[in-house]
Order: sequence, then C-alpha cells, then structure tokens
Amino acid sequence: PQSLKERLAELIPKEKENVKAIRAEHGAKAFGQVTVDQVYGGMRGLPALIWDGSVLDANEGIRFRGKTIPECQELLPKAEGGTEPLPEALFWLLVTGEVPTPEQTQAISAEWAARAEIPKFVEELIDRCPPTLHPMSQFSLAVTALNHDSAFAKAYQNGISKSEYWGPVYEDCMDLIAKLPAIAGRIYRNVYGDGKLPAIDPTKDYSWNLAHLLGFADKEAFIELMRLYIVIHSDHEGGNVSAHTGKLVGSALSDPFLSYAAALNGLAGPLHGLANQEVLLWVMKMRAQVGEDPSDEDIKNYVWATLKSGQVIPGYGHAVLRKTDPRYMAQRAFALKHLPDDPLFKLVGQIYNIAPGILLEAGKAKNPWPNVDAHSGVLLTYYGLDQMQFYTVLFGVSRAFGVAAQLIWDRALGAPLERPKSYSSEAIKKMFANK
Ligand code: FCX
Repeated sequence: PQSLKERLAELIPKEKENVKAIRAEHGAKAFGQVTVDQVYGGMRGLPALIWDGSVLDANEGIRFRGKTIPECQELLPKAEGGTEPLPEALFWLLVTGEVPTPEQTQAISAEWAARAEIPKFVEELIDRCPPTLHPMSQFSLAVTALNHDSAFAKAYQNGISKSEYWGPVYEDCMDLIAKLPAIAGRIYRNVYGDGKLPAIDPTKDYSWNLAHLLGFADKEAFIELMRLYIVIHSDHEGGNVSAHTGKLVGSALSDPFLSYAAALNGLAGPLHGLANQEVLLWVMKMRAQVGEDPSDEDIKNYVWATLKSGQVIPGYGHAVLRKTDPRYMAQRAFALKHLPDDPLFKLVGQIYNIAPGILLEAGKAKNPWPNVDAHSGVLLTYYGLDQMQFYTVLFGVSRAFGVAAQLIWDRALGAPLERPKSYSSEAIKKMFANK
C-alpha cells in the first residue's frame, strides 16, 4: 500500500486547485462584522484561521475531517484484540481526510517506532532538569531542542524552494510525533521513578510503546486508554491556544519542533491543557474536605465555595462548546466499561450531576458543562498514573497530531505569515468618536 507521504504528494496539487477555486469564487465575500467587544474579548467567534483537520460545532462538539468521535471509534483500524481506534489511523485521517487501511496504519506504527529515539544530548538535557521543574516545562524544552536536527531548518538554510517546503516539514512532523513518547517517558521516569527506561519495541503500536515507556504496558486496558486518549485530545480545530500558537509560530517558518514547543507552552496554562491537572487537584482537595462518600449537599457547598473565592471550576466551561463535550462522554463511556465501580469515577459523575446547575445559577459561565479535562485524570489515576502534574504532558503528546497535520498543509499550501491588526484603546476611541 501507499505511504502517507506518497498519498499527500497526490493530494497537494488537488487541494491547491481547490483553495484557488474557493478564493476565486468567494475571496471577496465577508463573514460579517467585527465588533469592538470581540477585539477586547479574546477574539471569540472571530473568523480568522484555516484549519482542515477538524471543525468544532458548539453543540455537537468536534468532528475530525467530518467524523464524530463515535464514528472514528467505529471506522478507524484498531489494534489486534482492541476496540479503541489507533492514533496512527487518526493521524492519517487528519492529514488526508481518508480512513486508512490496517496495513497503512501499521506502516505508520512501524515508521514512528523507527524514528522514536531522541538524541543523546536531549536525553542529557532532560536528565539535568531538577525533578521540581514542572513536567510541561521539561517537555517544552526537550521539544525545542529537537530543532537541532530539523530537516526543514537545514533545507531552508540550503535555499529550498517554497514549493518544496512541505517535504522536510513532513519529515520533521513525523519525527516530532515519533519522539514524544521517549521524551514523555524519560520525564516521567526521572521525576517519579528511578530514571531507567525500557527500549521501544518496533513491532508494537505507538500507544503500546507510550504505555511501555511510562511503565504501564502490562495493563491492556491502560494501552487502550492511551489509544482513546490520544485520539480525543489530538485536535480541536484551530483557534484554541495550543493549535493556534503552533500555526502562528509555524507561519514565521520556524520549524515544527520550535512551533510545537511554543504550542506546548500555551497548553501548559491552567485555562487550557493544565486544567486536567487542576481538576484532579480540585477533586482531591474536595475529597480531603468532605470525605470519600460526600452527599450532594457537600459537593454543592464545595463548588459554591470555589466560585465564591474567585476561582474557576476546573474542567467546566468552554470558549466554544455549549453542551457536554463529547470527549468527556467518550471517557465516561470508557469508565463505565472498565471501571464502573471506582469511587473516584463515581465522585466525578456526582459532580457532573451537580456542578452545571450551580454554574447556571451563578450565571457567568456561558457553558456550564464539563469539557475533556473533567474526566481524564480519574481514568489515569485508576490505572496508577496518579501523578497529576504529569497529565498535561499526555495532552501534549496527543495535541501534536492535530498541529502537525496542519503544519504540513500550511507549508504545502503556502500559508502566509500571520499578521493581524492590533489597536490601542486610544485609537479605537478616535476611530469611533463620531460614529
Ligand atoms: N468556573 C467558574 N467561572 C467560569 C467557568 C468555570 N468553569 N467558566 C467560565 N467562567 C466565567 C469566566 O471566568 C468569565 O468570568 P469573568 O466574566 O469574570 O471574566 C465568565 O464565566 C464568562 O466566561 P465564558 O465566556 O463562559 O468562558 P471563556 O470563553 O472566557 O473561557 C474557559 C473558557 C474554558 C477558559 C473557562 O470556561 C474556564 O476557565 N474553565 C475552567 C478551566 C478549564 O476547564 N479549561 C479547559 C478548557 C478546555 F477544554 C481545554 O482547553 O483543555
């Protein structure tokens, strides 16, 4: 069967024509007006970016190349004996818009395993980090350092033609994704273990190897969880902080390692990816305060106390979504299947029944429903991965899939340097003075 790169080479000329036709027909049309409030308000709803891998509907949630999470679970190839989709297959889907064959999926597993090793100096760099340095900072710094061997940076120095950019960017993106488990595993073992890592098994899939490097490959359900986890965290259209940052930095022709390290620094914020760490911390604090088996009233009081102290309820709300996140539901379904009686899962479910009503009553959050981060920690904890400071690293492994797919297309289609217009408040006052 064809390789992903060969398939891309076929698709690129067609997509260039497609974009040309769209721009010829619709290029001068307007989306609508932009209000001053949008400019002050974090650009909510402002149409500003092209992102092909996925589109987010406020009510329905994410679709990867038009496919919902349940559709991906059904259609994408799985590991032998497994029921969750393989992230390798999702990457193929994100890049091409097509569902790969099992052979094509397996070829990606093999290719990533072959590219998985990280340079010695990057290993040493990670080893030199104090265990008190947040795992996300270690992660970002290691990914930045991979730029040492960037095919794109080298090709650019050698004067590569613009029409050829996508080739070395593709190579860098494949290297980036392939090397993330070795980086994540090393950070995990350094901070929480004895620093010793097993070798990658080139015959196994990406998630098996990730679980293996973390020390959980003996638990089949944990490997399945990793497959599901990576798929649902991979992409969430282009405007979220990590995806947009990756795209923005890539638009300066910074290579995929530099671009993705920047994305990771955004993911490390508590309103974004770090929320998965914050959720577990918040739930554990609640448990310490109200005990293992709290009443609804206890939970209500705790949620109100959080809000009244001026903090957010982590894992709830979303800038775009207005219903329960299907990524939350996919994790809930996994929990119902694999850990229905787990007390922490029950507590998370109980919070789900209570927190939205309170957020509605409080009346500020536009979306009172849980997002992806409200559920991931309880699943990881169940299998023994209870070091919550590490959680966002797993999000970071996953989000590379979506960002990488778009970086390849951006360079293939010649996406320009991003440069929106900013205004001072003074300028806005003057502009609208007599209007
Ligand atoms: N708890 C308390 N207050 C909340 C809230 C929550 N979970 N969600 C929103 N609000 C508040 C906002 O803080 C804001 O208050 P302000 O007017 O005093 O500034 C008001 O409600 C309106 O915000 P809203 O328009 O609904 O939300 P935003 O688009 O500004 O922000 C996030 C969206 C996700 C940042 C917000 O809902 C939040 O802080 N949630 C908690 C953190 C979280 O779970 N982040 C993860 C999101 C995501 F899934 C991911 O990126 O991983």
